[in-house]
Order: sequence, then structure tokens, then C-alpha cells
Amino acid sequence: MRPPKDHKRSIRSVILTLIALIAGAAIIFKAWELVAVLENKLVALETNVGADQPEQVCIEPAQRKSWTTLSREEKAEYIRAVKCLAERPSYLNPNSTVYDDFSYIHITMGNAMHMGSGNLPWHRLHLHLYEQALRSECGYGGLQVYWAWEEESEDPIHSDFFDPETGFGGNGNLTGDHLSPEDSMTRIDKNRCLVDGPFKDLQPQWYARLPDPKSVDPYVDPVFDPHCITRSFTEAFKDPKKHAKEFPPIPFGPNAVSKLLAIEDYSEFNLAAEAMHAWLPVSVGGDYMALTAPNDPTFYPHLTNIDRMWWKWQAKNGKKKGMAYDGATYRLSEVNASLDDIIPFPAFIGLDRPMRIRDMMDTESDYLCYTY
Ligand SMILES: [Cu+2]
Repeated sequence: MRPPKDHKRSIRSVILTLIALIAGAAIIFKAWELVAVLENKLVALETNVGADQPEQVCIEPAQRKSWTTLSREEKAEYIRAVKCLAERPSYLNPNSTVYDDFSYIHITMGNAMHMGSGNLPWHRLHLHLYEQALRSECGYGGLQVYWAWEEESEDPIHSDFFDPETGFGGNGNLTGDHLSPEDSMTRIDKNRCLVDGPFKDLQPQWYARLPDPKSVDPYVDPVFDPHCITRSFTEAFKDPKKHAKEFPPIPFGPNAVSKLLAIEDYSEFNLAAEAMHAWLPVSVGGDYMALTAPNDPTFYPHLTNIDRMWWKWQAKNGKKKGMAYDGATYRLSEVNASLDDIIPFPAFIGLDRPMRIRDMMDTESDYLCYTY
């Protein structure tokens, strides 16, 4: 077994690697190239998936619930529906599944949206379509759930969220040789498979290496490589009290959330929300460290909580903040963001037309129709 690495140094080097990758790409990347690629990818939408569906009207927005408030039966039902998605045939690739489609989309399109103003709206659409897929493909009667981690920030590891019986299961395999956090960003640590919980036998199909900083292509090629879900909890995450100086790696408790919600400017809020979201990936490791983070089913309740933060922020100042949107369109872009920007997404179930940023601004619109 490798000697254990200094935890703080590992986290710092992971963050530095991310910054270096982004900075390196910024020097050589030209915004128009990305826009052109994104627009090419959107052509598929003209096939009008689901265009014959009647237009829905939002009369009473349904409420997304907190994981910890669900009954045992409700949790079991959500988990059943997630596992069912991994049995449903893909809309995008032969011999693949709807569950894998979401990871595939997160690699091929999400990478351009991270660190750009489109980050929050793009993920709102991603979550909405996942929720719709659970309902239409797998007969799930509820809505997407969120994990309110700010309420469990002192000891998140013992949240029932990671419960092996009623939740998403715990850490990966602890025996045998393992990759360092840096290496686990570029390779699957197949010795870190889940050992308990309902997703122990799930085999996500895609993996994404981090983009080459010297490449001008904003896209990361998905690698077809079926594997177990891997997790590699940091020592600080496993025992926050013992490692109080190192945990949280990025603050995500009630004070941090209050500070986040007090931000005035949209683009600043968007980047701060994205920075806050990183506490879980850098604590859980494994699949979470790649753009295929949606391979881990905890990704969705986690990101839904970030969406909830945005919803709260939007609600704070009525219509003015509700429609606040500025900054740069895409990551590394120099083009000003606009509410009329098209959100890059492939033709998909639940998506009957290209969506614009403005379609994601109000969760109680006819298309989205949910609240928290
Ligand atoms: Cu993402």
C-alpha cells in the first residue's frame, strides 16, 4: 500500500491542478470556437423530441423535498427509480442507459458551462430533465430531492444520506492499493468500489479524464469504460472532529450559506455557489473527481441543494434578482452572457425545443413548475 499522503497538501494540489488547468486553457482558448461547437451540437434538437406532447400549464408548483425529511418508503422509492434509470435504454448511445446519458451529457456539454455564467441555469435544466426521466421512464411519483448539507455540516459523514440501508451507501473499499487524489482525477480507482448501499452493483459506463490544458477543444471525450462507483473519503471527512483544521475543505455550513446569499451580483454569486459545491467532490473523491461525477447518484441531491441556494437568492429580491444574469456566457468566453443564450443540450426526453437561459430563471414557469 502507498504511504498515506498529507491530506491538506492533497486537497491543495487538487485545487491548484484545477486552477492550472483552467488558467492554461484560458490562454489558448478562443470563445468563438466554443460557441460554434455548442451550436453544432444543438442541431440535433431540431428533430423535435416529444413535440407532440401537450403544453403543460403550471397551476400549483410541486415542492422538492429534503432527503432527511422523507419517510423510509419515500427514500426507497427514489432509490428504486434511480436504479430503474440504469435499466432504461439510452436516448444517445447504443447499448447504453438513460442513467448513463446524464453523465455523458455532463462531460460533453457541462464542461463548457462550469465556471461560466451558464453554470447555474445549465445545471437547473440537467436536474429538471433527470427528475422528468425518473418520472416518465420509471414511474416515480415524487420530485427530485435535495440534501441540505448545511444543516449537517459538523458531521456530514454520519448523515442518513450515506446510510447503507436507507441512503446512498458509504465509502469505497478501504483495502488494497489506491490512487492518490491527484491520480484519481485522471484514472478510475477500481480498487475503491462501493462496498455497501443500494448502488454497490451499479456499473456506470462513462468516465472522463480532465481536459488537457494544452488542448483548444473545450470538450472532453467520454471514455467508454464500465466500472463500479468509486468513493475515496478523505481522512478529514471521515473524522471532522479530529481534523477540525482541515475540515471543511471549503465552508458549507449555515454561516457560509448566509454569506453566499448576501452576495449582490449574479456572476459573483454563481462562481461562489460553484466553489461551495466543491466541498463534496473533494471530500468524497472517486468518480466525483471527474466530469463523470453524475455517475455517483449522490450528485443529484447535492446539486439540487445548490439549485435551492440559487432559488433562495433569486427570491430574496423579487423580480430584480429573479432575472439577474450577467458575466461571461461560457467558461473562458469573452462574450457577454444574455438571457437569450441557448443552453447547450442534446435532443432528449422532456426537451421539446432548445431552451434559453431565460427559460430557467423562474422555477414556477410552465416548463419547470417546482418550488422548494
Ligand atoms: Cu457540473
